[in-house]
Amino acid sequence: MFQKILIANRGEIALRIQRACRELGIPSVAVHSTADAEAMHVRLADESVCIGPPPAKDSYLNIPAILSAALVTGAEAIHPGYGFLAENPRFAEMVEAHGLTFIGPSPAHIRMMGDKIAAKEAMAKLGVPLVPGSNGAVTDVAKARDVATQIGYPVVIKASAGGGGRGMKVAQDAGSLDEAFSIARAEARGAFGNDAVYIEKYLDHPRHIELQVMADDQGNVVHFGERDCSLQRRHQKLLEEAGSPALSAGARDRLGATATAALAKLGYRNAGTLEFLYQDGQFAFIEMNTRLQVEHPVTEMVCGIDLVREQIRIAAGATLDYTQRQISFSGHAIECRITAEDPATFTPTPGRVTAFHAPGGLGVRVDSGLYAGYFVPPYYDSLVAKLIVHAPTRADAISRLRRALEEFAIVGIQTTIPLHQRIVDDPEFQRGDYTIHWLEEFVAR
Ligand code: MV4
Repeated sequence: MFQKILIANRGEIALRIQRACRELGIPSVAVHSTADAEAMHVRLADESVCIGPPPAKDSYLNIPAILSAALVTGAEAIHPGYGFLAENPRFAEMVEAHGLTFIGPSPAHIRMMGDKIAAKEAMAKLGVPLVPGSNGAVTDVAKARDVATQIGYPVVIKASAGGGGRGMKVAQDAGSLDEAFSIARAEARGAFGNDAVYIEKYLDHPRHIELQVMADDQGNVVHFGERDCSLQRRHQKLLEEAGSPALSAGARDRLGATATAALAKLGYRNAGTLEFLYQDGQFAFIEMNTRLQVEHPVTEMVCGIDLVREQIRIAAGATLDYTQRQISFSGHAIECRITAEDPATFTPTPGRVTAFHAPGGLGVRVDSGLYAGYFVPPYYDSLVAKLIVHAPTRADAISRLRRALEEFAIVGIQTTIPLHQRIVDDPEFQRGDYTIHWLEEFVAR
C-alpha cells in the first residue's frame, strides 16, 4: 500500500479523499492556492503545500507545482478528485513519468474517453447500445444531410472533444441543418481546437442515467448500480438519486452486465461512469467519465461501500474487495448540491460564512468544507456542501431530505437550499416523474 498520497484538489472532495486515506492509515498531503490557506482541507491535512496564487490555472491546474509538491513531500500516489486535472491524460502520463501512481484509469483510457467519437466506437464494438447516428466523424455538410435523413429529424450535432453538454447544436429539420452544422464545427474549433463533430438522433424527453463501475488490474470489473442525474440546469446537476425512480432491478442488472463485460474487454482500470440517455425503456450510451464523480456518495450510501477506498486499493495493485454478488442495493439515496449562489438567479455569492450548522441524525451525510468564519472565495466552483440522505424507501428519503434541509443553517452567504426545499415539496418530483428538461421548467415557473 502507498506510504503517502497527495490530493490534487480542494474543497469537499479533498476532504472526502483525505478521510478515505486516514481510514486506510495512509498520511496524505493537501495542496492549496493562497486563496485556500484557511480552507478545511488544509486545516485537517496531515501536511500541506501551497502551490500558487488563486487562479486555478496557476495552482490547482499547475502541473509542475503539483508534481514538485508530491516529490518534495515523498508522496507515492496522486488522487486528482474531480474537475481540475482529473481527466487530463497528459497529467496522468506525467505523474507516471515521475515514478508516481495516478489514482485513476490509464492515460490511454482517459484519452480515449475524452474523444467522444472514439468512446462511442469502442462501446458500440463491445455491444453497448448507442443512440442512432453517424458512425464516426462527419466532415462535410452533404454527409451530415445524408445521416440526418437516414436517422430522421430532430438531430443533434456534437463536438467530439466536447462532452457534458459543451458544443451541442440541435437541428429540428432539414431547413436548419446546414447552419447548425457549420456553427457546431466553428464552435468546436474555437472551444477545443478540434472541429471533429458527430451526429445523433435528438431524444426529446430522456432521463440521464449513469452507471458506476470499478475495475482492478486483475481483470475484475463490477458495477455499483445507477444514478439518476436528470435534474440539471444548464448542464449543472442539482440533485441526484440512487437508484433511478424510472428503473427496475432487472433493467439495472441487464445494463450492469453489458457495461461490465464491455469494460473488462477494454482492459479498463479504476473508477468510471457510463452516461446513458434513457427514453421509452431504451438505454443509449453517450459518454464515459474516467473519474470519481461529485455524486458518488448516493452510490456509496445504497451500496454501503467506500468508493474512494476502492480506488486507492486498486491503484496500489490490490484486487477489488467485492465481487458483483457481494454488491447489493439497499434503500434509496438522494444528494442535493448546495452551492453559494442566489437561488433565483444562480449568480455566485462568495463571501464570509458567519454561522454554520450541518444537519445530522440517522441516514444524513454532509460532505462540506464549510465552517463558521470561513470565506467562500470567488475563484472556484460554487459547490459548498453536499447533503446526502439515505432511507429504506424513496418516500422516506424525501421526508428525511425535507427535514435535513430545514435543519441546515448556512448564514452570511446565499445558497441554493431554498430551491432544494421547493423541489422536494413538488408533487412531480415526489412521483419521480421528471426528464432532463424538468428542472429548467421548474425554475422558470
Ligand atoms: C443528447 C440529448 C438528446 N439527444 N443527445 C447534454 C450533456 C451531454 N452529456 C449530452 N447531452 C445531451 N445529449 C441526444 N442524442 C440531450 C442532452 C441533454 C442533456 C443530457 C443529460 C442531462 C441534461 C441534459 C440537458 C440538455 C440536453
